[in-house]
Amino acid sequence: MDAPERPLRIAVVTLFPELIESASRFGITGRALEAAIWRLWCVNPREFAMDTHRTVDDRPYGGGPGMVMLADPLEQALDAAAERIRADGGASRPRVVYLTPQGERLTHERVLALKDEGDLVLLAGRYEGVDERLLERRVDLELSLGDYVLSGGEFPALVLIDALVRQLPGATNDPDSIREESFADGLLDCPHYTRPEVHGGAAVPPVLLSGNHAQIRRWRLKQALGRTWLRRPDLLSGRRLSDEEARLLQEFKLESSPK
Ligand code: 9D3
Repeated sequence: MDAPERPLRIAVVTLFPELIESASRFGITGRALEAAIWRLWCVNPREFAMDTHRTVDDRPYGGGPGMVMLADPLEQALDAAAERIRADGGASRPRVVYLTPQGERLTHERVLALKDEGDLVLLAGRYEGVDERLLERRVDLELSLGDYVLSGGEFPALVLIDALVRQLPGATNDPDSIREESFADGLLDCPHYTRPEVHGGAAVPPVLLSGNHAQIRRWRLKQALGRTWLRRPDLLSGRRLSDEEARLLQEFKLESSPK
């Protein structure tokens, strides 16, 4: 596999660099890393904590529970992260993304937009949060995965990396599989089956064994529309259905309602 002319460069500022580095080595992101489709650096703000205890957090002004990450070690770590990207021939001022529950929701559209903006520095926080002055000075974009509580920004950073890297040319062997994926065309996936033909007394839908590819395509589209209608109706309300799609969904509804 050829290395691309310009790899995507990502530097992550994190107290747990091994977590980012080890998880990135698996699967599609790992293969793409070996193929130099993207490059990864991790910078630990603890390297820039100059006191004997390597302190990276302190108690919040005004009191309250938890600890706040110190601005100084983070600022130096962010500078070092940007410098790694620059020294590699990347962006001279890479965008800085902070993963935080206060951020905008990560969506497929944001993933595609970010990919096109190039090299990135990701900031993963721990503890209660990060000194607001550091965020104001250095962060371009704040992103959240959703409304549930995690222990820090490392897993969200890994999610963002995985979503971004799989969009890079050459990262997956099958560009079609990306285009046809659930959220790419706004529908949930149809059900999938493989051998054996009967499992636990349940047979594979006969149409999939028929060899009639036009019928198989219609069945899959109908299942995708039906499941989206049942499980994620919000995805259908913002979408204009073609005549064929409207007809297939109507069929699905008639077949699924009790007689
Ligand atoms: C229990 C602590 N919370 C008090 C109301 C605040 C809080 C602080 C830090 C909650 C979570 C975190 C750590 N989370 C992240 O860094 C994070 C996150 C998340 O928790 N959920 C969804 N997306 C993200 S992106 C980063």
